[in-house]
Amino acid sequence: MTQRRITFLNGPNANLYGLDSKGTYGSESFPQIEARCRQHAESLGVSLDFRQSNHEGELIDWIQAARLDADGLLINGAGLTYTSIAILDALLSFEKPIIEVHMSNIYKREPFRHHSFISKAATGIVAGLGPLGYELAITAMVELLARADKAKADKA
Ligand code: DHK
Repeated sequence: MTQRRITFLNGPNANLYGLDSKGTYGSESFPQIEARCRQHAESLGVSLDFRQSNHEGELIDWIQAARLDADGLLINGAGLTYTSIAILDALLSFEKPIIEVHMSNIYKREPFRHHSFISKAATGIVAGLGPLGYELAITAMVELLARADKAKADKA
């Protein structure tokens, strides 16, 4: 079996995690979170393409590229979660598992963060667990891919 490939995209301002004086997203910096995810993916034997952009179009280009390059997609759309039908449409074209991730519990926050356009395309959601949620989402994706492989093998 070839190594599974996972893409993890992060939206606007995620690069500032850990730098906010209110501590909304904890104290871990974005590079630290990225390093943690890379280590975790390596320990699970999957390859991880981890990216962040402040630009909607760039995120859409990466989602489209993932259609060819990735077996599963994880996305924290950050502020674009609540506004971007274009990101939703790109995600709907990705016909493999998608996990939506948020550092914070968005349902505990302002009402404008309570409706995610991304959720319609997501297989599942992880929110409110900080950087741990990033690792759990990677674990969940690996498990979803393994189960899909097993179901295919059982059918053959
Ligand atoms: C990250 C952001 O940047 C916010 O815009 C979202 C999300 C929440 C998070 O919890 O990861 O509202």
